[in-house]
Amino acid sequence: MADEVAESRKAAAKKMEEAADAGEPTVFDKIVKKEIPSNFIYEDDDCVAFHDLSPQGPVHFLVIPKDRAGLSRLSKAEESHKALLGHLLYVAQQVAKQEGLVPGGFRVVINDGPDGSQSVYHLHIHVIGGRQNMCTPA
Ligand code: DGP
Repeated sequence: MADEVAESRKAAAKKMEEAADAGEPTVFDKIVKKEIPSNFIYEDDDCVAFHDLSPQGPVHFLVIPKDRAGLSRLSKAEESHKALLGHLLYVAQQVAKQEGLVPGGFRVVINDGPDGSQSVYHLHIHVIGGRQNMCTPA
C-alpha cells in the first residue's frame, strides 16, 4: 500500500515536471504574471519573493525566477544558469535581512524532485526563520 502511494506520487510529480518542461504555466508563472494574487515582498528584473502559502515558521518566503528558463528543478541547472542561481541566493539573504531574520539567522531550502518533496516544478528557494532551532525542512 505504502509503495503504491509512493509510486502514484512519483507518477504525479513526473507529469507536473513534464508539463512544466513543455512550457505549461506553473502556479508560480501565474503568480509572476499576477494571474494569481500574491504580495511581492521583493521584485527585480529577474526574480520575485513572496510569502509561502503554508508557512513552516514565523517567516517563510520563496524566491523564484520570473523566467524559469528550463529550471523546473535545481537538478536541471546548466552552465548558463549559474548567474541566475547566484542572483537568487543573493536576493534570498537580502530579503531575509529586510524581513528581520538577521542577525538571528534563517534556513534556506531547495526541494528537488519527488524524493526531495518538490511540489511546484518552477525552481524556488525557501527561506524560513523567525524562531530558534528550526530543524524541519520545508
Ligand atoms: P516545494 O514543496 O518545495 O515545491 O514548495 C512549494 C511551496 O509553494 C509550498 O511550500 C507551498 C507554496 N505554494 C504553492 N502554491 C502557492 C500559491 O499559490 N501561493 C503561495 N504564496 N505559495 C504557494
